Amino acid sequence: MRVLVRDLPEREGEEVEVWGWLHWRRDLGGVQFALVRDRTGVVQVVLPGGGRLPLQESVVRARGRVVRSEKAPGGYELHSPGLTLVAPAEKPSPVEIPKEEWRANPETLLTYRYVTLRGEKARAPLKIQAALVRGFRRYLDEQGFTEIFTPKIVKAGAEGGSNLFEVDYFGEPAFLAQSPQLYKQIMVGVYERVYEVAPVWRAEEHATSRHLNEYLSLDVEMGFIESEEDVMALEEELIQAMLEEARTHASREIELLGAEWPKTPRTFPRVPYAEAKRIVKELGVGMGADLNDAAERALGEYFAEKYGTDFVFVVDYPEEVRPFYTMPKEGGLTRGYDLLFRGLEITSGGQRIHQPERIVQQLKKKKMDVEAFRDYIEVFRYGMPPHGGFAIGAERFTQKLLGLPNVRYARAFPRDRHRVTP
Ligand code: AMO
Repeated sequence: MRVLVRDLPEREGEEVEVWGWLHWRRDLGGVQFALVRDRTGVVQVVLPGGGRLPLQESVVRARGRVVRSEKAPGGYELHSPGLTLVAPAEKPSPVEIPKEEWRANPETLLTYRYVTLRGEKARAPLKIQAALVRGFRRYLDEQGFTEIFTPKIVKAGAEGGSNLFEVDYFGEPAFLAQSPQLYKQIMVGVYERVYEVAPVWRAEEHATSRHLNEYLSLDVEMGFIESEEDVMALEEELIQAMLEEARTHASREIELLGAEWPKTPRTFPRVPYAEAKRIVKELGVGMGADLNDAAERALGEYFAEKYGTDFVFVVDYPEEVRPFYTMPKEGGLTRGYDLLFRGLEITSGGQRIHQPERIVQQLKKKKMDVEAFRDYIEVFRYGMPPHGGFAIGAERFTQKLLGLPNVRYARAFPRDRHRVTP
């Protein structure tokens, strides 16, 4: 009967079978050692010498007795007369899976991702991310949100700029969605509270450790709010719920990566944009008109040290640096905000405009094509409540939570400027 590696300690002295991959092997002549990996961990198998061990990554079954052993990883090993080969690996793995470390050449790790992902450290971030996303869904379901699924081939980009991928839609130009922004707002008119978990595309030519051309956007939108403050309050609780889900259901992976758990006060500080710029300047960090990544990093460190928090909201952004749909407020400012996590923007959000004429006015102000947004504006002529929402970049959240050197390791098959395979 198959027993998972995780459950071996409960089976001490029993005869069991472990199914998995031959993670590592060593032949000492008189005795052989193998490590077998399944979805829950790795176990050492002690075998009599003489037999030929298959190549690493072969699929095997190991039948044997569970023995307590201080030297074995995990404290237990299997004493087995021999491995049964289920499916052989035909060639050696391009990298040593057990030795896989973040220090290995990233290009090699990504080129052979279909097999390097099997490494315990390589697969851990995706397992943790799955738990974060489950926490996201669970919390929002409890709060009366409805999950939606919006089109990913669209006629106009909500976020502006030139970073749209064009697709040939039966001879007509269309685009890959940059964000479900306009559709999630439309759906507020249907369900009041909605969320979506889906990929989006950005044709940015950046080659940085925090940009992907395809990423998982965790989108939220809610109606009947008083201001962006309601949206931020929801996000604070949501983040706590996501972290809790990961901590309870992916604790092994979190430990494996040695992730330092974030400092999360019940309410995250709100720093007005102008004030943030002043702090950055005082810290002596150079930046242009907008907060750049060096500025965000400096702010993150400042708030961690001074206020013991890894999360900071930057609020009161000026109109020039926010999208057209953002609700303006007095003094040329808006009700848009960003959330920084350990010095990286992981969320943009805010209150949106719900009056059609005001939307047209903002589109014109930004010199955007009003005609392209006609259908979107129409919905606001049929009664839309004050509303707002936000999007969390799942990979950036995972990256910062686990201290990954590159956002690419938080996506199974990252798409970047030079990579569309595997
Ligand atoms: P924005 O464009 O700021 O806002 O994106 C929201 C969040 O998505 C993540 N993100 C990215 N992650 C990886 N690679 C990229 N190239 C990339 N670009 C963005 C970030 C970012 O904070 N519609 C609004 C959201 C809203 O207001 O609801 C939007 O898309 O974590």
